[in-house]
Amino acid sequence: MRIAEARVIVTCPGRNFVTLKVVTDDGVTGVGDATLNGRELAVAAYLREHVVPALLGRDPARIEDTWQYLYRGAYWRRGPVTMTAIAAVDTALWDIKGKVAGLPVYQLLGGRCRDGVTVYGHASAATAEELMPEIAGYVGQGYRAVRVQTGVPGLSGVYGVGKPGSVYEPASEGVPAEPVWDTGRYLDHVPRVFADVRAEFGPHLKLLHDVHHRLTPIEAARLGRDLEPFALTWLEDPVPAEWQDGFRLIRQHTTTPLAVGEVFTSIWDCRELITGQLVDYIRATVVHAGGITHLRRIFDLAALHQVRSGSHGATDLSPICLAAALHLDLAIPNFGLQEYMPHSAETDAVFPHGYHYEGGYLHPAETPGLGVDIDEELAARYPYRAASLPVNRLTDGTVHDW
Ligand code: GCO
Ligand code: MG
Repeated sequence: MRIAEARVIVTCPGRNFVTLKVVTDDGVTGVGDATLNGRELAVAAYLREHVVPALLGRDPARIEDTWQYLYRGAYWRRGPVTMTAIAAVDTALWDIKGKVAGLPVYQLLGGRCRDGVTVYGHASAATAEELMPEIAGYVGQGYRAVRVQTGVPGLSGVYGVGKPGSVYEPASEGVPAEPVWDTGRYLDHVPRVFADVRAEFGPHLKLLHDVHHRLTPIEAARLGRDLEPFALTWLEDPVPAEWQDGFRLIRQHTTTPLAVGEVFTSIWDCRELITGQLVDYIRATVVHAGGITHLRRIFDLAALHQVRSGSHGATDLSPICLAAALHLDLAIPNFGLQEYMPHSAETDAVFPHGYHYEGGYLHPAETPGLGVDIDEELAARYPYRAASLPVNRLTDGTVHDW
């Protein structure tokens, strides 16, 4: 069996997605997500111009060899564009292998380690009062874990706070929006919100919070300490993710568990954090961290150090990435939680899939491969529309981390 064709499909069913579809000479197809939010066309060009020509004629069964060929062979290693492109190829080849074997991908990875994949939902609202019914809504649907984000009094909008009742969307059309951020107001407000949430929902609901890289290590240490009475499951991205020493300082001050990794693209980004046990959850994901093959390697390293998985799963990762993540989540021993934000109906229609939510768990499809596809005719009806993530500024106009 040989790779006969590989198509790069860019579509915007409400938001942009890039997909690689690999076709073999006997007609088996496999799909991989290649979406890099706000930089989609860079990955599409990397794939079309540099990767697809080299794939044609290769044996699709050689997943590891193809990974090494694309990673080591390019000489220019790592980075989000490269690793997203490699991930797309890797994911598509696992899909093909599953279809050829007649097995869902999690079976090829060693089989299930659990009955279902525990997911966390996203409760967010502009005010603390509006937040409570949002959280109650998730509890009512059976969620065991909820990420809680709120607006901050005095700030007109805060990244990560969606509009209740609508599909979460982190990018906006055109050039980046420039919201204003104030660390002092945030640090004052968040512990009060969690005090109310814990009082309302009791001790057993798992609560998470995403700082989105906006603090310095000592500010994050203070927040972690202030949140200790409310027993968070994790505090996410407390400082910019590349500042690994920052985690050491936070750790010296608080027992609030830490999570990081949605912007990591390789095992080299997380190595010290994992081996030094500076974090509790590693949030790298299939599409940005080199596919199933490489993410498995990261999770295996994490398992040695009692660090658990917590893969990124926002709406800007396509249903193909979510499907792939679920197969891996089911098969690794050190699974923690999976982020889950349902996609829009338009997106779900473009990416027909067999995974489903039930009582706090997601379950991958039991069909061979990943159990997800792209409807190319429908995808063609939604042309690309330029959209960007925001740029964060302080009240005096300084560009800030986010
Ligand atoms: C999360 C996030 C997202 C990301 C977004 C970037 O889901 O935890 O932080 O909102 O910022 O996916 O593209
Ligand atoms: Mg996050």
